[in-house]
Amino acid sequence: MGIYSVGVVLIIFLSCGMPCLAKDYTVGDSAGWSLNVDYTTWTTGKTFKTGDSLVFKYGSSHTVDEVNSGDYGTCTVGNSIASYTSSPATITLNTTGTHYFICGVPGHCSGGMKVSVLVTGGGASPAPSGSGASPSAKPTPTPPTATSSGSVPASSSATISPVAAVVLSLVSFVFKLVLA
Ligand SMILES: [Cu+2]
Repeated sequence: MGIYSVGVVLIIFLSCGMPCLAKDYTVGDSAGWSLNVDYTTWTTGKTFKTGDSLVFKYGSSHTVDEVNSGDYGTCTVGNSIASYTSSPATITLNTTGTHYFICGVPGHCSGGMKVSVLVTGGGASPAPSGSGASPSAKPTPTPPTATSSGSVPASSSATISPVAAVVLSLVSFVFKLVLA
């Protein structure tokens, strides 16, 4: 304990940068990747950003195939962009846009094993009036800003400031603990 652990915590935080803010989403939560799950309900209210991951957990009678929007709509198997057969399959969402996943076992996609996620840019999103704004865009949760009162107009340097804010608040928190 003491000043040494403070240093360790600081090093961990300072060295990880944006990936630390990435989230893993278990598709279907406890139901996993299975038949008879409504994945539209599962995605409702979730905001996916680049760097986040989808974790598919499923039995050996299923697969995960990433497909294009056309094949997603028609449940066409065989043209997959990527296919995963061992569970759990952790798929990092590296690019913005909509990503489409289906089960490659015949009949399963039409039976409900299909999920699409809209991926937006990592960290703080650019100006809300930006070009590719989705109709159901939700406000991105902002990390706690302990120090600055944040009156920055149209933050163009928004990619680093959330990390800085988290680090700053952590530093002040830890030092309060140590000095208490
Ligand atoms: Cu299946």
